[in-house]
Amino acid sequence: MITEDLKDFKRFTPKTLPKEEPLVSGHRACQGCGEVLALRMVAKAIGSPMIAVSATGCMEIISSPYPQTAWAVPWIHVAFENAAAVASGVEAGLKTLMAKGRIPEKKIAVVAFAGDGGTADIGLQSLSGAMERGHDFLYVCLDNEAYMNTGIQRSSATPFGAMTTTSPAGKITAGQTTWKKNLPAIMAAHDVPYVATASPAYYLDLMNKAKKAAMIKGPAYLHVYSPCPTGWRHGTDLAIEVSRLVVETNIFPLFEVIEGKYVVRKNNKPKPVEEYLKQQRRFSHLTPELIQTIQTRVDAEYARLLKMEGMTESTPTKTETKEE
Ligand SMILES: Cc1ncc(C[n+]2csc(CCOP(=O)(O)OP(=O)(O)O)c2C)c(N)n1
Repeated sequence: MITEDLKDFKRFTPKTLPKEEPLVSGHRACQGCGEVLALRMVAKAIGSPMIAVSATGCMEIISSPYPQTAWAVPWIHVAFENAAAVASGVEAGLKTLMAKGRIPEKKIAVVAFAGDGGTADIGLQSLSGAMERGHDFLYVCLDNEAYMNTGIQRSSATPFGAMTTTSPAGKITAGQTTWKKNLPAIMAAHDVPYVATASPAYYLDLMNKAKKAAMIKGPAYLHVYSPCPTGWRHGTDLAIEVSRLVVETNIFPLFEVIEGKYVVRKNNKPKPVEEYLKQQRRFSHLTPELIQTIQTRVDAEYARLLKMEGMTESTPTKTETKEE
């Protein structure tokens, strides 16, 4: 039971943030990158002992230009498609070493990091397998809504209407023509103990979720919204503002699924989606009609999320997300 796993869980406050930095300065992320900020928060919240498994993607590229590294914890770079499979192997190996008495029995957080391309598209089957087998690990999807490090190509997590190099806006199409794949729902359908969404603008909420997810026995999934000024074409000073607006508009609601029960951070007075869209040039071609189409979809999705919460009869526990 989660309550047992979290009996020693202490919520971070601004005064009790950990000093340890598993991801140190000197990496080579773009100016204003929201993804590396989110990654740092997750790593800091979890701390040592941790083994990080990184799929190919922006965060791997910027943190490990040979012979240097920005990682101060054990870290493995794996292929684009198999972060969850490698994390499964690391976890199984640790279990065996502990069973043989070769290393002391204690919880070592095994954390896989991947982008939305590595998660929603090419790594989905290895992720599904690891979740289904019940490995004790945390999978963190750092969602910058496209294949960024290879030149801003669309993924199945790119939002409707967004312009990328492979979903251009022009006479025939107005950017991405499909709706964003709902990864948290796919993960929740695996009946794992813990699934959550987080945004770096709500840093305490994000760090508390990361800590909880790492402490829980069994598979956990954290979906982290990760602004990309380079690909989204917004100001390099706007990552946090964009991360806040995406939640305030209900485009990216914050919620947890704790042992199948949805707990949603409520926002009954959402801002219009236009406020979020207008800050990013990837959406600059959208007509009022398309913005209305997005608004209708966002309202329907949020209503569906609240319905899920009602259907799963969520009972707030002391681990529940509070206003942070
Ligand atoms: C099998 C395979 N196909 C394609 C690539 C090239 N590739 C490396 S990273 C990447 C995009 C990664 O996108 P995402 O997972 O969204 O992470 P981001 O770079 O946006 O952080 C691609 C296409 C690869 N390394 N391996």
